[in-house]
Amino acid sequence: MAKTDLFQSPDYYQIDELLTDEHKLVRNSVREWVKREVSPIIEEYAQRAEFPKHLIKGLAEIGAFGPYIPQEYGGGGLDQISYGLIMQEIERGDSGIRSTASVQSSLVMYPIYTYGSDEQRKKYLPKLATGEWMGCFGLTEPNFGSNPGGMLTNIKDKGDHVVLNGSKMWISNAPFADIAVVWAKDEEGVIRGLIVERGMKGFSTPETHGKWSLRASATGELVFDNVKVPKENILPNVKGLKGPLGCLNSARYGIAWGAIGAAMDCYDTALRYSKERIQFGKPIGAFQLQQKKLAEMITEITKAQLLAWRLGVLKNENRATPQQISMAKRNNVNMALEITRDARQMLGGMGITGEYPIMRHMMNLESVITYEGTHDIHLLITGMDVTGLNAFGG
Ligand code: TGC
Ligand code: FAD
Repeated sequence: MAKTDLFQSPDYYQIDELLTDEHKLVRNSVREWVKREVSPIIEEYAQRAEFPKHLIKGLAEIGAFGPYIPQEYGGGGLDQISYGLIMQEIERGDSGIRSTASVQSSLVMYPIYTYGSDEQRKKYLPKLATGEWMGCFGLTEPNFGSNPGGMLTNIKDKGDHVVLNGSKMWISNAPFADIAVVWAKDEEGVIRGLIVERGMKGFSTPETHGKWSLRASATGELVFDNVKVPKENILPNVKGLKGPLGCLNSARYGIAWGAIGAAMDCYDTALRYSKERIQFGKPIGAFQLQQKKLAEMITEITKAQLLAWRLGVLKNENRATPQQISMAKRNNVNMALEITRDARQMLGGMGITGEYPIMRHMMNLESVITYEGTHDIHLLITGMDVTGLNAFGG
């Protein structure tokens, strides 16, 4: 049964006044698209554990693929706050759909734009912007997640091409991606980025099944068995772990905004329910314990909105540090997850059903708090920044 989306966005501190007309236009058009295209169908796709592939065209049309990539390469030419708002609105619909947009923009288009040759930019970026080609990003391996520098995937120089061997795990969009931006070590142990295309012999993308989280997002492995990759597919302008980590800065920034969307949806749902649900002769919103939950939710959402907005200003000025981005990703995702838990309780038994979006957001956020650097890894990044001491080990 198609669902009616009654979402009303909370803005307790008039943060809209900090946005330009362009920001609000972008935000509102994505919000309308999510109400029209995502909300009515997302629950059924999540229940079936299927990615709604038909949304790709619409995501491209609303500018969700490469919003901040220059227009000459097919991107939106927008600023970082617009990018954040797009991620916020899409994740208000579902974290899995936002994942698809994040990966395409920040983990595929960004590295090709930033580290690629002009030929690579011209060949790939316009088709990625329209969604004609979809991409994925292969960094994590079965034995190297938080510590990607240990990766075993490798390339060997064979003259005009390299031979790629190894495997990547937990890769969003892998099962349907046309290209993969893959990170692998060369014979000197230096990490390089390569564009691997579907159809290259020895390259396969088995799907990961059985997830209780991000069920409307397709996740898979990347398996490379003596894949011949032409040297022109190597990203020429970066070497070392800073290559993939640089992409993560952009994706983590988008997640810091995205998580606010999921939190706002749960808060809005719980607030409405609290006024309609009568127990002991009163709406449950009249009870102090329920008001405490709502008051804390709106406080945390407001703090997260301010953090994201300020980070966006710094990012627009190229002044945001990776450590500031870690703080916002960690804080905002954790904030959203805690709100889902309180909101779900406020709906009682109804909170566990697919009639409401809360449980789906909650399960999704268990992935979001793990990928792009776990909650604890981001804490250690902050800890190292303020003390100057490395607690990662090694
Ligand atoms: P470390 O020695 O600290 O650094 C190695 C080199 O990288 C530089 N660097 C960065 N550069 C840019 N941005 C950053 N955020 C950077 N962090 C570090 C650093 O300066 C150094 O450069 P150089 O020139 O000296 O070589 O590296 P480490 O091996 O000690 O690891 C540090 C650590 C743990 C913080 C890092 O590896 C980490 O962030 N781990 C978490 C892994 C992670 O986030 N994986 C994400 C996989 S992709 C994903 O999850 C996509 S989900 C997408 C979706 O569906 O939305
Ligand atoms: P581990 O690194 O094994 O960590 C296990 C636990 O140990 C965690 O709690 C961690 O915080 C803790 N830990 C690790 N090291 C330390 C330390 N030094 N000190 C204290 N605690 C520590 N990756 C990609 O490359 N591309 C993708 O598109 C992608 N999409 C994903 C989609 C989903 C749905 C999921 C779940 C993951 C995805 N990932 C992707 C992988 C994701 O980035 C990793 O899962 C994440 O980085 C953590 O790695 P791990 O799962 O191997 O956990």
